[in-house]
Amino acid sequence: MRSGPLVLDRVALVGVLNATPDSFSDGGRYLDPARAAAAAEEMAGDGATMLDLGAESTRPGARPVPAEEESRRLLPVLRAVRAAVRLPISVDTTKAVVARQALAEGADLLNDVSAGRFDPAMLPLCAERGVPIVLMHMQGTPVTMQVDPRYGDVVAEVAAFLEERAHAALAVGVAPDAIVLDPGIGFGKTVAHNCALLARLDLVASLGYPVLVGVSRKGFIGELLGGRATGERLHGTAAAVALAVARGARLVRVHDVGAMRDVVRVAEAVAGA
Ligand code: HH2
Repeated sequence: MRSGPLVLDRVALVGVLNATPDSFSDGGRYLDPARAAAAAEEMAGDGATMLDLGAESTRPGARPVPAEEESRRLLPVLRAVRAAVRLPISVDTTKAVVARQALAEGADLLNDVSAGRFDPAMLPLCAERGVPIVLMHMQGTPVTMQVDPRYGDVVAEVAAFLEERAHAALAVGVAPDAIVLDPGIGFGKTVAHNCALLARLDLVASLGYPVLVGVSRKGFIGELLGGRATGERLHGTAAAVALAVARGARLVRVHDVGAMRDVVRVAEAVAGA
């Protein structure tokens, strides 16, 4: 990254900040740049390795946001967060035009939940600018993905998809050490699919790229706990984060940075023993 290499000898804590009115977990909270900057400072103090800023919700059923609207939400928040903390900042977007503006405003890497499929200019932009990118698996689109997700072998299919997307990135000139893979927990998956992916995350890790996992407060945790509300999923999130780390996750995308720092430090010590 422009700020130097992100060394993953320890598991990285990626703090989530959504500049959206409608995110399932923190919608409406960080549309205001000053509030977002204060939250970023708190996450930095809690031990975040980097931050992930998004301005388009990808929760199940969410409608796409036009690029102008996404930029209008994102850029003031990004400027405020950039001025507030020195941590690397990734931007969660599928649109190259938004990504290009974000890189000009000091973003360090990109997080594309479509793995470069929604906008063909995304991977070439990463190659041109020499920035890392997270390539995530999703079945369908946010509007339809939870309607009736189906797989033959979810773990093998997700791993094959991610390998193909990594090759697509390499083919346009993205550097091998600028690629992060993500199984896309909750993106076109049932509870059983999500559990299988976490249980066999080692297969995704064996592709040879660092793996990022986003389980924080997600719906499958609520379902496993009998319909638990979003704000009541901290301990369920901790279990999923610990197991993801044990199976090879090198980055975890979380809302509760301070709590998950403790979970990660203990899980990685046990996993590495
Ligand atoms: N999950 C969400 C959004 N972006 N990016 C990656 N790489 N991996 C994930 O698992 C992931 C992601 C959904 O969570 P959140 O940002 O909290 O909600 P919303 O999409 O409603 O903004």
